[in-house]
Amino acid sequence: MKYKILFLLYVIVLGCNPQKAKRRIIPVEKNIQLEKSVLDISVVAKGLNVPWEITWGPDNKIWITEQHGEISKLDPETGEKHRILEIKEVWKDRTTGLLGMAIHPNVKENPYVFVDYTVKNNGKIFSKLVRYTIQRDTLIKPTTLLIIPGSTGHNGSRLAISPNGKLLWATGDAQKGGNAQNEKSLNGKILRINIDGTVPENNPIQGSYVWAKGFRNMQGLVFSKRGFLYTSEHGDALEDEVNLIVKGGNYGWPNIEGIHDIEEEKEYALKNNTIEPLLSWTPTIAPSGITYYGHKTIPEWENSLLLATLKARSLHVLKLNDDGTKILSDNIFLENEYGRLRSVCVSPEGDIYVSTSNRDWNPYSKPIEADDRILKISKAARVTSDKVLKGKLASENKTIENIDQLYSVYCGGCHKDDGSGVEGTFPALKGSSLVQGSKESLIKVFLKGKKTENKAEQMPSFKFLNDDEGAAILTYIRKNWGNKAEPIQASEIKGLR
Ligand code: HEC
Ligand SMILES: [Ca+2]
Ligand SMILES: [Ca+2]
Repeated sequence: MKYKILFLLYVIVLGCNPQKAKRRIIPVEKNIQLEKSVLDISVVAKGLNVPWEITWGPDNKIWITEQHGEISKLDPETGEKHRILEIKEVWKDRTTGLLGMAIHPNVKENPYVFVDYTVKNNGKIFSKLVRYTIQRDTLIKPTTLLIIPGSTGHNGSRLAISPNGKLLWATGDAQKGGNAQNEKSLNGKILRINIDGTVPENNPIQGSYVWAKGFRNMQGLVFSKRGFLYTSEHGDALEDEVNLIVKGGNYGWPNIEGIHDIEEEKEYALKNNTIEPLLSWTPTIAPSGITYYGHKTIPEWENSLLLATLKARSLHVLKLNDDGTKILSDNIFLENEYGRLRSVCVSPEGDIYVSTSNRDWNPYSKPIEADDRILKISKAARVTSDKVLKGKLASENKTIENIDQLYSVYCGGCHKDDGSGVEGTFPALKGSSLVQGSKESLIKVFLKGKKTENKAEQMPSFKFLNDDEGAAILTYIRKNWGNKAEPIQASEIKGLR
């Protein structure tokens, strides 16, 4: 009898042994064909709610922040996910919430995880940088390292640990462009911080966290293998950027957007010694998470930056030159395949993971039930799916052949392709009386932009488009989606410039 019970216990314990959890066979959904390599795309997680940061952990799990305030871990082998922390004080609204996260690369000596998130106290908004200590499967001892002013938008932000163990924080301008050039403000900056929250001795200005200045709203931050720091940044209407960050550098905002191409910018650049981006995009793509790919696993992508984009709904592979100071080519993958892409990380084996962001405040279309997802992109022996995707050079994407696309790339990101806008944020152009009313008022909104006080978002100026492009777009919005109004001629735009 006694032995029987012991035997039973033995069976139960073995049966529950987590080590024996079955590896799930994750089906390949699509393939990517590169010059030589074939890649598999599979979905390793479903049903997430805006995974803002995904990062590879020391336990070979993918650590995830979700915007509403949860941190969880995903086992990419089994697809099992479990929550390790919920941060109750997170204030999520539109772009705010639990955002960046970085794990110390040497957790044996420094068992720390750093996160930043938005809080709202007595009607005031702040961004908070907090350090947690890893204790087995939980995070304990939250220690606030820094609190800076926040806003309803432009809070950045990403975190990264430098090769010599400093914490870097890419902050947003908190919707006040002036912050970015003001060295007293910690907004619109790259901050460099000791892991105990003190100011490192060799920062450019003694006693200040500021490492570099002149940024609008950074959404990507990564160190390459050789220790170079790269960012991705949302520009205003015209230009999005990827930058290589140097100590004490000035990156131009709000006086300069993107490359130094207009007279005022050139003048300002000369006087202030500002640094141009490695690459800028017009029309904008809403660049988000960025990571460095240094593996030989996918040789075509070795020594590249991988950049997830929201508005353009794609993964850009930015090939670097050998010394990491130039981008040689910009190839686009996954375009329109999985919707908005927000974060990207790489495993030690060189597998790539990308998270979608179709449940965020500015969805391109209705999310599907599986959203949000985490995709795995890995080297394969051969094509095994029915759908084989190819990349294309970004330059091929800039030829705008038809008016649908012209409207979509410049206006659709905010007002949506069907003109329905986003309630409370971006007005619908469909049925708008301003769109169908006086030509002059409409052209003025187009050329000068429009801002209503106390509104988080504004309509940017599109005077950089030429008269023909403007006339085509404005005529399109006056005649589409049931709107009915006279077309607008290029000469009418010219007359109001
Ligand atoms: C970055 C987001 C964004 C983009 C891109 C954008 N808009 Fe807007 N637009 C707005 C916002 C926000 C408003 C509301 C401004 C306000 O009233 O304060 C607006 C307002 C308008 C209005 C006034 C509508 C009304 O009924 O009051 C028109 C017309 C318009 N936009 C046309 C366009 C066109 C045409 C394009 C593309 C060339 C475009 N917008 C691109 C954000 C955007
Ligand atoms: Ca810049
Ligand atoms: Ca410029």
